[in-house]
Amino acid sequence: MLKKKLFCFFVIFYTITAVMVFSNGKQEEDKGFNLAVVVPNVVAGSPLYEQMVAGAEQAIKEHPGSSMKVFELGFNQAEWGEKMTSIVATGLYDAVITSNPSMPDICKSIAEQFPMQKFIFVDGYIDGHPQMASFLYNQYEQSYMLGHLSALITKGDMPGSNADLKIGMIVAQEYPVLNKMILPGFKDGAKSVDPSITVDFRIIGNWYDANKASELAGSMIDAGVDVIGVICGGAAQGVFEECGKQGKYVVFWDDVSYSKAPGVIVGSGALYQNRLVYEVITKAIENTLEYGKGQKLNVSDGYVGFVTEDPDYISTVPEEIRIKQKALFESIKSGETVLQTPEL
Ligand code: RBF
Repeated sequence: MLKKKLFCFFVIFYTITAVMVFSNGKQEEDKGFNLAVVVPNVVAGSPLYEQMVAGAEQAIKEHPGSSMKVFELGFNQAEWGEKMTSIVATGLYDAVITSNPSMPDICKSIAEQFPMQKFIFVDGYIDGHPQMASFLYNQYEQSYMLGHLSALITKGDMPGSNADLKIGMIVAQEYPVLNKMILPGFKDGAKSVDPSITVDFRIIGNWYDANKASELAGSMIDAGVDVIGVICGGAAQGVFEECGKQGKYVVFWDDVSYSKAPGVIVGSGALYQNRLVYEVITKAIENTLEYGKGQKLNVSDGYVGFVTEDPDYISTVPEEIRIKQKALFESIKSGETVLQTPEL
């Protein structure tokens, strides 16, 4: 009797164990890759965030069974760490991808609390952290090209160009990449055309206030500025409108932007974040992404550019200026011109 009971017990025990092992294995097999796409601030109006979402969507679409969810952290930066923690704490995501230079620092303490969580940063830099892969664009090169173009325009004879050798820059906030790479690149690019050109630099204080952006643009124009570089997310709309009204010009970072304000946007830098994110997420899904490494991407790598072949650019900017601008871009791309990129 006892033998029979023991036999039954072992049969049931092994059956349950086998079912558990089998179903676990099955679960592993069925479980596709889950990605959290985390957007600091909001997607709309910020080309790098729009591109990150689009690139991730494409990679996910090509891998049936994988999925992604987009989170917007909103404009209150004091809440970003807490919100990111609650996304990671769900344990649902094989990787979190996010974009902007402040995110690696914010995620370091979260990574300590969740040692299995992988993080991917684009437009941000961290090297040597085993849970993290990062990709930093050469913002000095992008900004140098835009400064160079702004200088050619302020010195040139386009209808809105005045006699003052003043260009300007409106930003949402200061941050190390801006202070060490973007602003110096913009200034150095301009001064490579004419050392006497000055840059009027203004800060809005947030990434959404289009009215304040428009006021700042107005006061810069009053002070003699005729070309303004703009990095302020959705607030840029205010600068486009003010410059449009007053017949002045804008240069823009990150994406093909001429059509956002034809005739006003006279130069568009480009970061190929869409392609980068597509490639990186594809590797993450296929388990070939190398974590623990930070990579720097330059014009010569094909991830930073200046958009020359655009109908609005061609119809707005005189050929003489476009030829000089293209020559600079090609020369940086080929390695003939090597810009000394400052360290972060
Ligand atoms: N760029 C945007 O276009 N939109 C944003 O909402 C935005 N938010 C940012 C927040 C922080 C804290 C930092 C450091 C940068 C942000 N950027 C944003 C700038 C972006 O990372 C990049 O430097 C510029 O777009 C120039 O390529």
